[in-house]
Amino acid sequence: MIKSKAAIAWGPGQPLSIEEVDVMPPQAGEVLVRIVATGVCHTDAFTLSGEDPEGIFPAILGHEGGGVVEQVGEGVTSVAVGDHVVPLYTPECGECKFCKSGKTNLCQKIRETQGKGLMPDGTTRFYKDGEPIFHYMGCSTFSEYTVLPEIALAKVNKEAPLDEVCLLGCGVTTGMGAVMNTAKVEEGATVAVFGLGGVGLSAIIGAAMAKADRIIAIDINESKFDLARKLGATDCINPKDYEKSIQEVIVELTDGGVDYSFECIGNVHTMRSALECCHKGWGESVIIGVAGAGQEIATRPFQLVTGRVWKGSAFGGVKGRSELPGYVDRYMAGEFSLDDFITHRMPLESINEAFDLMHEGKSIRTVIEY
Ligand code: NAD
Ligand code: AHE
Ligand code: ZN
Ligand code: ZN
Repeated sequence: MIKSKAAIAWGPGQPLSIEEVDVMPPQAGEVLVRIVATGVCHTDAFTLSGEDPEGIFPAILGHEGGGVVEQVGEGVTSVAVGDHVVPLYTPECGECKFCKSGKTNLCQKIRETQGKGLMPDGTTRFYKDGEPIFHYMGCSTFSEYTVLPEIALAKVNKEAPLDEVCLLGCGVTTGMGAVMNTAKVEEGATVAVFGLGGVGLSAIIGAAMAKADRIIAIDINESKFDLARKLGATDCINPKDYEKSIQEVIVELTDGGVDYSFECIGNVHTMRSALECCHKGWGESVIIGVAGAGQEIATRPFQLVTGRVWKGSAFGGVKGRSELPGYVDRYMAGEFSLDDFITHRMPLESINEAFDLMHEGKSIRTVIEY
């Protein structure tokens, strides 16, 4: 058992509390990882708010990390002490029905226990004064030391700075992957991106890499527009500037609608707008944003009858173990930059400030450094 500094979420809506926790040794098939850095994603805030139907407390949140393998449990063969790894909330076992289907990245091997905040054997590795603390999304990167199943670790290039590529553990891969894998945006396409946080801006990078002709960026916070333009947005729109619905505005701007749209907010109303701004006959809308408990999407079925397609994407459709290392290599080769995303860096002790900055719309990503 080792001691670890961690940010504990004791209950919904409460600030995180920095405390020392006990971390149990990795069991068979598990790995102890020292987290070097972690991003703060909107989904952490979503769960902390109490809106997540799977939210469970007390827990150690965080799922956008980079770290180093400290110790391996019995039978672990694919990673070794000293390896650099990115934790995966979407693991890849390679043998479940989902992995074998070739149709999805949503490995289900450990999904049930992961959703209950537990390791695959149904127990936790975190304790505070003898009381169990739950894991989160199988990652819990808001702890200096965390335990993950071997199948939930992507081994990445040791040259890659962990305090940058941690962002590939969620937001950046999600946005780029949704464009390149889920939608498969092609050269010359017209694209709309709703929400210009870490995920939406990454979708813009993906659309620019795919050589989309027109990239329309939508946000109610205009301070995001400069970076959106720098990354490739051709038009930046604030829905509040119009009397008409944003879907009407976009349909008029684009001679009938966009080929692809991406909802990167988590708001069921903008999900509808994102679908309805798509071109009749072929436009595809991808839901990336995560909506709160009990919320539902709506549209006229006629929107789908007339050829628009509604899809969703988790972790950009990326298979973590086999494909994420390639994203890290592409980053190292200079194909895209992460500098612009890291607006703030701070120690774990200041993590509540990172949540405040996100809620105030002042950050893209804060990286917590241990
Ligand atoms: P973020 O908070 O950094 O960015 C959200 C952006 O949406 C902000 O710029 C905000 O101003 C904008 N916005 C809010 N309301 C709006 C409105 N009504 N109209 C236009 N813009 C609006 O969040 P993020 O970290 O980029 O995450 C975005 C969403 O994606 C969240 O819901 C998050 O939970 C989800 N997410 C999903 C996945 C996945 O795998 N599906 C992965 C990561 C994040
Ligand atoms: N627990 C929520 C859903 C949360 C959710 O959709 N998570 C995304 C990743 S968000 C990362 O920032 C995801 O991968 N979902 C697939 C999965 O299996 O969780 C709820 O509504 O219950
Ligand atoms: Zn995330
Ligand atoms: Zn699997």
